[in-house]
Amino acid sequence: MEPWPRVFVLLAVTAAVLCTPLVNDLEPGKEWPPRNSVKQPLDEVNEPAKLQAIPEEETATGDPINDNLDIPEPEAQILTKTAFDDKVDYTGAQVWKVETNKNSIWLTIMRLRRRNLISTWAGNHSYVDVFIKPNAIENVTRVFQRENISYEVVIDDLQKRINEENPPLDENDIELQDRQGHRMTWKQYHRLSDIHDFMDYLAKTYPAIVSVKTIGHSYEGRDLKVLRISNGNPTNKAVFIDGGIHAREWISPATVTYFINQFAENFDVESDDIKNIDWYFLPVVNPDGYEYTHVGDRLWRKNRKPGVLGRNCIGTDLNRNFGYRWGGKGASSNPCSDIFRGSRAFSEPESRAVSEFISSSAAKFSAYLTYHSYGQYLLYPWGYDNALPPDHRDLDVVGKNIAQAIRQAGGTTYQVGSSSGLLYPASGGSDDWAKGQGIKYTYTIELRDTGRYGFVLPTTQIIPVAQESLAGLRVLAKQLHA
Ligand code: 0X9
Ligand code: ZN
Repeated sequence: MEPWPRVFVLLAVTAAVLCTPLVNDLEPGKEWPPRNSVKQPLDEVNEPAKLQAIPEEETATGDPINDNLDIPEPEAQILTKTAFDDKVDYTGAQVWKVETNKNSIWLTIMRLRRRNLISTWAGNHSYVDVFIKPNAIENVTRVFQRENISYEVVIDDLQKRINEENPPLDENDIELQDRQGHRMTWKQYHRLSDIHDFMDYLAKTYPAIVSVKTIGHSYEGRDLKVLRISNGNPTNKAVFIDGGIHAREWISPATVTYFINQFAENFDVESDDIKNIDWYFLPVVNPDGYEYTHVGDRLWRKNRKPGVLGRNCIGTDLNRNFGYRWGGKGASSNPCSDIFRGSRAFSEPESRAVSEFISSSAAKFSAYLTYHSYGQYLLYPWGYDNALPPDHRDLDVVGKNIAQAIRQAGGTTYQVGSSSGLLYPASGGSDDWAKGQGIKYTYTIELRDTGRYGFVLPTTQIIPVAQESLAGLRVLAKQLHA
């Protein structure tokens, strides 16, 4: 969670958004026809204008700024590739949880970030997790001491955590893989080919209810695969669930594939609430980034399309590239930034494919859930700024019911609120776009944890996270039948 947009923002917004009511006339296993969309305006409520102090976002150009931090410039190449493989080595890199109870702390954080000494990972109004490269630790410590900023070292050697995160399977699990017809285990974080093969396996095994469609391709040409589970009931509502928009958030595709497995393998004994919904799952929106986190840089966030010509930086933050209020707060025009918004709305093949699929689908989507990590938040729109949609109370009530179910199932506490209010304004998110399309129950779900492991969540947590998340999903399914 990187973005901390500009200082003192005054809000007062009116917008027209589009919705598309339709009939779902699909039968299981049949081709999914596009629809002729009937767009209708939906008024957004104006929230009372609020003044809020939020730290400044980086410069639009990414040019260096004189910050008077009184510390030497960092070396150009800080993180090195390991000698044995070609992966980025995080030995000695740390993550600190920093209290941000004063505006001046934010300003310091922003300055350090501009100077490329730190990056911000997750946070809300009262704390931020800060990632620090090894050769910046001394300088950052000095600045924090001088400015009396309190912090706690939560990860003292990131590479150690990465090495321990995804251990090999034991013999029993390998045997199980051979027997079950696909390689997914939820005891490991799997490569994209395992995920895609698993989806194809389910479509082949359960053709009456499961079908798979490639809705487009990533920049590097990988499939964007959507799996649909449906009993073909024409009155069904539809739900779209995606994961893996951000490459490094491995728990997200793991959780989404767990849902798929549960529904497909146990469809006959599932509740009517689950059976009478048309489910659409896209577990890996950003397959190039996901593969890159396995072979190149575990902490890569964006997709892998080069930025602009003449600059070396790669990748657009797909969650800043969607076309609802694109280019506003909390998104960067600097291709080197981790929250680069892209050259224009839907400039990226991955975000374009998602939006084209949803907006041209015959399905009537009543819910859009996008799984991310980390922080344990259930977030509803708007994300672009401190405004709320007209039905925000419905979103809040259902969000709180989902959070309650998660807590009962797994003892994990999720905070519920609008993403701009609870976290920070960030424009170009897929959730805002989906809400703008008229999809009522739109949530971004930030899975476990709250920072102890962050993105590098051990595999022993996959099943607990997925199970409690499934309990939450059941509440949503019930709500759709209310
Ligand atoms: O900043 C994001 O894209 C999401 N957090 S993450 O740490 N997974 O990167 C939150 C997105 C919330 N939604 C919008 N701001 N629209
Ligand atoms: Zn994310």
